[in-house]
Amino acid sequence: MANGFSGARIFAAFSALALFLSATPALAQLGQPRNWQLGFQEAVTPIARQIGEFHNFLLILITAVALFVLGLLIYVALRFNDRANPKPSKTTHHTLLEVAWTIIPILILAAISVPSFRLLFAQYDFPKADVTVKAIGNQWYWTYEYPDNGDLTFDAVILEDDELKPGQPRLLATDNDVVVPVNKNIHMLITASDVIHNWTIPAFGVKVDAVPGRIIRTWFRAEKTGVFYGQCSELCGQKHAFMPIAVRVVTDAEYASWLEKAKKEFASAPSGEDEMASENSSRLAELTR
Ligand SMILES: [Cu+2]
Repeated sequence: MANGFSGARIFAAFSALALFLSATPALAQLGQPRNWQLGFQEAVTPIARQIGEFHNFLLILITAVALFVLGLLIYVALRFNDRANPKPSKTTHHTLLEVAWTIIPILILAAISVPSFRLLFAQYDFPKADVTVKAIGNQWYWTYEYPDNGDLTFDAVILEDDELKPGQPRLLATDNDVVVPVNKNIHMLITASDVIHNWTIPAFGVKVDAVPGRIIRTWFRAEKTGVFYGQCSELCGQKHAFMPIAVRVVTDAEYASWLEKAKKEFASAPSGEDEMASENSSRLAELTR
């Protein structure tokens, strides 16, 4: 019976699992979650990469600490139980040991603080903006403004299942994408009109609360083209789960031509409620024709 769980078999099972998990990214779509995903979405900005590295560093560190403590517990349980050690030592203090178990955790925390502060400063170190986009959270859709381009503004509303085009992910695709150029510094100004929402794109490593009456800014520099998805990440009411965020990263030329078209199509678009959704859908259809 013991042969059924031999080391070789377990090793083979883990190898197969590892192979399976490492093979899936090749099939994965950039900028959205995938089945059986472990860890974060593929990083597309320097900040997202830094977040991933910090996360891995912490994970390795905490795993080492947990294994060390587990080892100590097992050692104590085996070495100092009543049978193995019938006459316990009367030792109560050990100066070197006490200094060590005070100093070592301090050193570990100091080691964590270095990459932690480096990441924090990098996130708040705003480079010069190439494009500024304002995102306004509403119950339950997003309004976007391009303040560099006059009154260019539009709403982004979730696509219903029967509106999805091939390749568009369910619950993530919107009728209008936020379009930004690749390898450019995008400043995002985030606010809300009613309750607190949250604007995020996991692949960019940005996540910012959208607070009514307040503008909070963040930035990203996407290094790959494609469509990147996020979801409102602050409980904001009944349809909180149905106000996704879609950012389309395009080349400079594509961005310029999108801007030309969008200025004409959206310039005088008033910000409205549900009827705007269908109106914007038809606008987008016109744009992409
Ligand atoms: Cu929301």
